Amino acid sequence: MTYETILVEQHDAVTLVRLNRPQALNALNSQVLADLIAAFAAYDADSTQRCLVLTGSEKAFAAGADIKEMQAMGFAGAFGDNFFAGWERVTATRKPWIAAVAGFALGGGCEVAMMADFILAADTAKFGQPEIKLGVAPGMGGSQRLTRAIGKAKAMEMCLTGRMMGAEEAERSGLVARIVPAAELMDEALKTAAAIAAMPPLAAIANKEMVNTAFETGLATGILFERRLFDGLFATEDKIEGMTAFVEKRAGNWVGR
Ligand code: CO8
Repeated sequence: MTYETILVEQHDAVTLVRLNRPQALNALNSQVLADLIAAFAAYDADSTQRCLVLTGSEKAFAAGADIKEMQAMGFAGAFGDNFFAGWERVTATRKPWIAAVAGFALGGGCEVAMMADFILAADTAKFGQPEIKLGVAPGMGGSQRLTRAIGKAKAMEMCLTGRMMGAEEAERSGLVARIVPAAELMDEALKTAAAIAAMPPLAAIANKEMVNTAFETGLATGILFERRLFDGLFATEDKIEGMTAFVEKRAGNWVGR
């Protein structure tokens, strides 16, 4: 499969997707969305691939939705064509994926990073929702995911002022899982993804769905959802293998059933 705006590599069981529009700081236009939808669908469908890393360049993960593409768009284009709904096909990815962010993650760039299961940030990362300065607002889930991730006070300040948040503040606020020195970001992201890829695949999907349910619903619903999925995992061969391997003091051999 060839793509126009992204580069895709496989590192054993890890798919690495790199946004590749350096001339526009990886601004997210319709072609990027189409390429990402195809790449994420291919990843989800490929049973040899167990974790995905989405990254950008050293300077920019992505500097937002493409302002030049949106400049001429009116209400009918945004609402009528449901312009940003395609991103829901990216968030529908069932298998785990990580955003590895260096440099700018602004507007839609911050929103795409927040779609990931978690964010690993270089110490150079800068997050922001500056859409207000363009007369608009986040449109790819940012007002909701940012508020859930860092709370109302900081999310409101970020959205109303458009200011950028550095990596340290982002980690302190719960937006990113971990900060690593910029030069080590890719090694660390691939290492972390490889560790996830080595886990039993059905349990990985179940764990992801449980944490997302905590993020998206109330406590009682989430606990019931967790219990049902937990019970379901007891019907898998990997559960028998995992517990037998523990008792026999050896590593598990996962079959994904
Ligand atoms: N869209 C299009 N092109 C961009 C974007 C962008 N978001 N960001 C940067 N570029 C382009 C620049 O125009 C420039 O191109 P050119 O060389 O042809 O002039 C090139 O990338 C390099 O950028 P700069 O020269 O500006 O680089 P600097 O290092 O000086 O500045 C910044 C870097 C601070 C990141 C600056 O580029 C910037 O402020 N970019 C815009 C950030 C922004 O406002 N992002 C939010 C976009 S809106 C959005 O994401 C909303 C999503 C939901 C909308 C819903 C509507 C339906």
